[in-house]
Amino acid sequence: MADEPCCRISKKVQICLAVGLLVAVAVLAVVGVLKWLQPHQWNGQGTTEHFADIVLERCSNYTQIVQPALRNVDCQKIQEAFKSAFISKNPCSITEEDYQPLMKLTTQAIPCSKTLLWSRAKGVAHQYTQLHRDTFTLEDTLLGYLADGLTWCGDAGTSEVDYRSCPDRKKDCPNNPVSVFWKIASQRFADTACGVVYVILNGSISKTFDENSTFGSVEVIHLRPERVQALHAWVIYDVQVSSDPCMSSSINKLESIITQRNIAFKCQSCYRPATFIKHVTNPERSPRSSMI
Ligand code: DN4
Repeated sequence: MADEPCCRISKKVQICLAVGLLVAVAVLAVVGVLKWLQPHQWNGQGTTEHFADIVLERCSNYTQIVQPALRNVDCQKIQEAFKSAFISKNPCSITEEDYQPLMKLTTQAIPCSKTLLWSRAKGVAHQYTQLHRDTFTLEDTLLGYLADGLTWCGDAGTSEVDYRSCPDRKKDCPNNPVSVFWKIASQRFADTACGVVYVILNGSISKTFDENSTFGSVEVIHLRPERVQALHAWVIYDVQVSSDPCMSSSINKLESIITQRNIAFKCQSCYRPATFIKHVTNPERSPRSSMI
């Protein structure tokens, strides 16, 4: 008899525990389902707002104003092909084939000796092509112009673009929509280059030539010796250096890769981007007038 109150309390506790456990399991299940329903959170920036509209607008601007020779290009089709490359697809399993329809719709002939590559020197390269409108970086071609500075990705489970996040190439996966796009675009840009090809490199950093960059790992390898007679490197630096950046081990490495591929190599260094641009605007006084 003396045990009875104790037993009653123990039953109550048991019931409380059981109910508590049930509630906890239910809460966990709801959280799990909600998490499962939510799209993946990647480490990179999400799709640029109004991505599709921007692509269409850039395409119209490029084909009507920047390069009217391409006025017959169908921008609606280009926008569709661009979206189809990544919409409703796992953003970590994008392939080069996904971009083939877009590639076909954006073929463009670049005159020989008018291709400008760059690595860690995008701003200077673009300033240069703004002054020399007959010279093209990849971003001055229709394909590069459409995508320059944008981010995009989708998701296998939906036909929507993901505005919240997209995979980062280092933290998430290399075969994401943006990285695969630039790889294949850079590959074609180098593959079709001819004559003398120019590259602007950054002489202020130790890896002036980086074998792991897109220039080093894609473009250099795709320059074709039967079409390209020489690669001229323009090394721009804005820190005090003890020796000519063209003599650095990094540039020696580039020279050896290029010459082994039977393409001639020349290097010229220039102190400060502003000096380089000044020489460009006064070509008669420019040391580069003999190069380009
Ligand atoms: P960079 O200045 O090192 O990088 C330019 C862009 O490419 C950055 O967004 C890099 O991302 C990304 N990138 C660098 N290395 C790789 C790689 N191994 N795989 C995928 N993405 C990479 O210069 P770069 O030498 O890598 O690329 C510049 C050359 O490639 C130019 O000649 C262009 O024709 C072409 N390109 C242009 C763009 C662009 O306009 C992008 C990629 C390639 P992160 O290192 O900041 O993460 O945006």
